[in-house]
Amino acid sequence: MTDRSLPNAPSAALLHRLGALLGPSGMLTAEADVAPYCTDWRALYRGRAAAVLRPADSAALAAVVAMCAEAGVAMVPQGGNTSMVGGATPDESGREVVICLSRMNRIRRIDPVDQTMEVEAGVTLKAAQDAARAAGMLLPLSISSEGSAQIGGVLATNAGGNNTVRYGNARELVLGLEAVLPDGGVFHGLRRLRKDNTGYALRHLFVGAEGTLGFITAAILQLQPQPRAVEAALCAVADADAALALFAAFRDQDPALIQAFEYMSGAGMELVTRLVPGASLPLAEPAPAYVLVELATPRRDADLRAALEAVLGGAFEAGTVSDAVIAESETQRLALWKLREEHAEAQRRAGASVKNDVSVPVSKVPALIERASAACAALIPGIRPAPFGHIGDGNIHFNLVQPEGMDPAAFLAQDHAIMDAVAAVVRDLDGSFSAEHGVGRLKPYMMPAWRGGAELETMRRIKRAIDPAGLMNPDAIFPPA
Ligand code: 2HG
Ligand code: ZN
Repeated sequence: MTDRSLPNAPSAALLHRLGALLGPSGMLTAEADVAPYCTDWRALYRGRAAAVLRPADSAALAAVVAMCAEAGVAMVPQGGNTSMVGGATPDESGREVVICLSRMNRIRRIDPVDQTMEVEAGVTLKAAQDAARAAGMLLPLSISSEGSAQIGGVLATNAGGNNTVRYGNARELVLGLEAVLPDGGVFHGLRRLRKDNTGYALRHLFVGAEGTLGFITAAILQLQPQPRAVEAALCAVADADAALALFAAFRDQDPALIQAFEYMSGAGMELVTRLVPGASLPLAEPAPAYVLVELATPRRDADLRAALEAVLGGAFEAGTVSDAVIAESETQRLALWKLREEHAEAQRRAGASVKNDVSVPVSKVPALIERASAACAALIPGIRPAPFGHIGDGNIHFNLVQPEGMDPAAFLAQDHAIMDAVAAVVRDLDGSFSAEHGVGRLKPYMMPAWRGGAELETMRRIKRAIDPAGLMNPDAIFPPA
C-alpha cells in the first residue's frame, strides 16, 4: 500500500512449495496461461504476475496466503475479472501473484426456513441466482456482468446493480462471512442471524474493501421470496426530469412493487441498437431518453398488469411518457432487459469511452446529466455523452464515448480531465465519485480530495492494523502515501 519496496518476488523455492500444495491445475506460471489474469475487462491495465494461484478450498487458500505473507509476496485477489476500475489486475512489476478463487465454487447450503444461502466466493452471481430460484427464492442482486462476476468480487466491491432500489446493495444481503486474513488466519463468521450485535461487525469491513484486507471465501446471503408476478415496460420519455416524474408516480402508487427503475439516454440506446446483434427498439421511433421499469410482487392476489397500466395511463395523460411497450412474455421481458444490459458492451464497440460511475441524491440526477454534459462538451467538442443507469437509486453511469473519427488514444489521454470535469459537477451536487464499481486502480488518485483528512487516515489505520505489510491488493483504493 505504502512501501512499494516491500513486496518481494516469489522465489523459485516458494513457487515449488506452492505448486506442490496446489497441484498441476492449481498453479499457472506459463506466460500464455497467466496473461488472461493480467488484463482487466476494459483493457485499461496490462500487468504481469509471477504466478496465478487457484486454490480449491479455504484451507488451501489459507495455506497459500500464509506462505506468501511469510515471504513478503503481494497478492491480488481475482474472481470473474469483471472490474470496471482495474481492481483485480496485478501491477507491471511481475512480482505479485494473482490468487483466483474461481475453483471455490460450491453452493454449500440453501435454507428455505431461514431463507439464506451459504455460497463460496467462486460461484458466479448467475449460478447463485439460479440456485436460489430453483429453491423457490430470490437472490435479489442483479448486475450486467452477473454471468461472469463471482460472489467474492461482488461482495468485495459491494456491488449494487439493478435491484438496489428495492433490496439495497450487496452489503445489505450479507448475514455472515468467512474470510482469509492477510497472514493466513481465518475469520469464521458464517452465522445466519438477523440479529447479532456482538462487537464490531467485521463482516462489513470486508464488504467493499476491494480485497485490501483479505480474501472473502464464503458468505451467508439473505434471500427473499420469489416474486409470483413480474411486469416490465420500456417507456419513451423526454429527459431525466420526466423519468423522475414517472418514478414518483410509481412510488405514489406502491413503492413496494418497484423492482427496478433504469434510465437510458437516447444516445446510449442508439449505440445498443446499432452495434449489438439482435438488439432492436420495440417502439415506433427513437426517443430522447428511456425508462425500463420492472414491477414485481410475491403476493398471490395482486393484479400487477393493472397496476402498471394505471400508472402508465396517467403518465400518458400527464405527458410524462410519449410511448411505451409492455413485455407480453418472458422472452419479451428479457429482450427489454437486453437493451439495458448491453449498454457497456455497445459502448465498448463504439470506440474509446470514459466511464464515470457516480451517484447523486435522486432528485439531482437531471442537474447532473445536464451540467456534466455541458462541462464535457466544453472540454472536447463532439464528445458523446451516453448516460444510463440506476436512476431509482441515484447511480448514473455518466459515460462518454469518443467523438466520431477521433484517435482513441488521444481521447483516452484526456480521461482524467474528463473524469475531473464530471467529478466537479458531482461534488457540487453532493454526490460520490464511485457509486458501485469501487475505487480499484483507476480512482485512488481521487481519494485525498474526496475522502481526505480523518476519513482516509482512518482507512489507512485499519489497513495497517489488518495488513501491516501492505501485501493485499496493494494498488487498490489507497494512493501512495
Ligand atoms: C451496468 O450498470 C454496469 O450496466 C456497467 O454497472 C456500467 O459500463 C458501465 O459503465
Ligand atoms: Zn451499473
